[in-house]
Amino acid sequence: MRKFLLLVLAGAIVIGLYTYVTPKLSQHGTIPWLQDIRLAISTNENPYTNNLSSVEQTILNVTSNKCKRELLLKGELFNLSKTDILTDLPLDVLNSHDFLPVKKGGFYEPENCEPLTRTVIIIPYRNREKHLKIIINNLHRILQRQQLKYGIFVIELSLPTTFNIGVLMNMGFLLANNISEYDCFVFHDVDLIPLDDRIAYHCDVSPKHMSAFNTKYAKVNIAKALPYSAYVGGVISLRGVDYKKLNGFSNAYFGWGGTDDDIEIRAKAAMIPFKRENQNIGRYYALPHQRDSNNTENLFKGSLLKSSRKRYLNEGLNTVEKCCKRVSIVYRDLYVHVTVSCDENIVMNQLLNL
Ligand code: UDH
Ligand code: MN
Repeated sequence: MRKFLLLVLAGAIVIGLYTYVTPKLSQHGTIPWLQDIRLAISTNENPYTNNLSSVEQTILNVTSNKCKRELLLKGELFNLSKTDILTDLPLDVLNSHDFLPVKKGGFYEPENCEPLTRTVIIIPYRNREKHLKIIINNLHRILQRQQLKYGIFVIELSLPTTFNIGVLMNMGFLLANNISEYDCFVFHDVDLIPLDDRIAYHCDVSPKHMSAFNTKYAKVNIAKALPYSAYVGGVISLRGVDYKKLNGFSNAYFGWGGTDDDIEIRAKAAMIPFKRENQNIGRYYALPHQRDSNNTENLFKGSLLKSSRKRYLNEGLNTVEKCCKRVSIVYRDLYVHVTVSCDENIVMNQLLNL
């Protein structure tokens, strides 16, 4: 009798678990990410005339030697497959079959037309070589199809300093401006892979949150694919003049979290709030990863965010060189690799003296 009761109990537990877990699996666990993304692309009506940025609308209306995005001419999107997206590439190879030759340092400009814009991609980096190989390969392909003049800068923070995205972005901005003239700055996580040719890697008149649909957050909420509505993490673009108006990123956030929320507040304070790319277009595949060592969650981020508005003109782009310096610049075959060292104590003292 005892055995029978135990059996019934075990059965009930199994049935209970099954009915609890199954709907959750169909909601979250079995979403075929890439199929879903392809479907979203293919069912978009008239993708080449809808959703063009204001810059592209103007370009299409003028006849000149300006480069048009290749996709606009060809009327086709690249044929996405998971293996395409995840293809990595040895970083020490100058030329690849997947894209046209680039100059040492990863620089490219189209030959037969005047590029629409000069864009620089700035990637904050430490110890993610696998991701770097994938993003570099994918970026060259999409940027060339968009017929842009571009450069790719990977900015690494030397150890042992706790990771700090803001200082790397600011140092990258200053360096890129020293090396060439760029109109448009794209600040790009190393682990977000663009999935749609229509994601324009040039700047609008407002700062733009480009990674509007992030597969990492789509796992939790497929409709929004963002953690909260004010989120601007991942990939953003803005004109150099606007970056200066915001005084760049804050240097104050060591460890994980806060930097992107801070720049969102800066943009509102400077009256140039972020706009968001259309979610059918601004689609990014998030390469899975764990939290990195030397990048634990920043426990001060909440209180720092509260004073962001008051602080933003006094610390950021205009103070980064007081706490950070360039250690090296290497023109690698496919990108410029910059290493920066920063002193956390100087940043903290600066904050106390504001
Ligand atoms: N980054 C590095 N190296 C580091 C830390 C950050 O390269 O050690 C760069 C990289 O470009 C990355 C970006 O900073 O894409 C943003 O950092 P992140 O990818 O750690 O941020 P995300 O919000 O990660 O994606 C959240 C932590 C994930 C924990 C998941 C546990 N399941
Ligand atoms: Mn990440």
